[in-house]
Amino acid sequence: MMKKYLWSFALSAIVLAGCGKKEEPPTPALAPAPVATAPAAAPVNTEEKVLNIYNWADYVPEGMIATFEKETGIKVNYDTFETNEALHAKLVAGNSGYDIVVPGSVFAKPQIEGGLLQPLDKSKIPNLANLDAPILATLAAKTDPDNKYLVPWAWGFTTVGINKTKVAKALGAMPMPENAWDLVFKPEYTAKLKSCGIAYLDSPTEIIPVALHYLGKDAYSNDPADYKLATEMLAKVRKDVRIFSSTMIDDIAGGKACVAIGWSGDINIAAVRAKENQSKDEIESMLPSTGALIFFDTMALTKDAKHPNNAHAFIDFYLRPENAALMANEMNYPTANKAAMDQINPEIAGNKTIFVEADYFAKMIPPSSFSNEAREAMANAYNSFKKGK
Ligand code: SPD
Repeated sequence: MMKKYLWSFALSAIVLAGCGKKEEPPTPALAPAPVATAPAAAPVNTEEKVLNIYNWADYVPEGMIATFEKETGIKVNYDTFETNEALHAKLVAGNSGYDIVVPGSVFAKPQIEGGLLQPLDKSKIPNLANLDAPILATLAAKTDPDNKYLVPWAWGFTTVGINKTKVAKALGAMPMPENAWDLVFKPEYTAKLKSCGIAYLDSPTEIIPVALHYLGKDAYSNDPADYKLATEMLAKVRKDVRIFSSTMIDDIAGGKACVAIGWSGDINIAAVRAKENQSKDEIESMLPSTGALIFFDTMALTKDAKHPNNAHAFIDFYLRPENAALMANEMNYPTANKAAMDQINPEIAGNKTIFVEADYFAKMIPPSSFSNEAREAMANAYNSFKKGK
């Protein structure tokens, strides 16, 4: 059991080290509530029986929403998005109609600071106690002081995914590089791999940070001069990039791309899907020698959520160990739910590209955030890179 949890403690230590703070014990707010002397009557939920959720695509296990609906009688309208930018634009526009949204922590911080989210009522989420305290401490230190707004849905990392079979064929006599990032950023490799398809995630805040990391810069630099450096480097491989993808799982599994900048779990889902489609090709989520970029995706209530009670009920439902385990088992992303660890299938728990080993964590880059101005400069730099062929 100790070994299983090593990843989360290692993660926390690294992330906290990155922001110059020592790991702290769970905040008092997360401690179990004192036992009441007399049972209080449960407040009646008078909200209409509706809940509107906006989450990343391919992130919820089959049947989970239906189970919640059956159990509570609450009708869930579940929509999906592909990028943090898409979600952010909806929140900034206001009146999104959504109760629960699932921003990456890089965007959640400015959303909290910009008043786009509302604090949680923790008394309505007893299953918060199931969460891994070091991960909550990490989120508190970097993004959400006192864990007031955010509850982890899952986490993972941005990395390189390959179709091993096709990449080996396209490279021919050229050996695989030691650093997998070379496959997507170094012209010697991209010139060969363009024949079987190179795909990048279609999002400035996904591509510029990994390009900066490859250049040895701070992946979360807020300096536009660094974005210029990143796009100068990217311009050299632009002609070799086939797809700017918002359907990465299908693009890899369906053979449109043999190498991609994508998210760890989605690459693993593509590997499973390719097998289901009887493909003999082996798809792999890589662990680049210089590290990959960690992300946390977090549930939050919009500032104008019309169904906050239903939203709290769903968050508590998701935090049941069996539901968090179902997410990890089906979606190939690690959960921050410590109580779920015993229910993770051995092949998922033992997959080092899902539950990464402690020594690889030492190389990974913890998430930070960007100012609104920096994001705008990054989007401009990215869009001109994308247009220039
Ligand atoms: N299929 C779910 C993908 C979730 C990816 N979230 C990534 C946020 C990274 N910045």
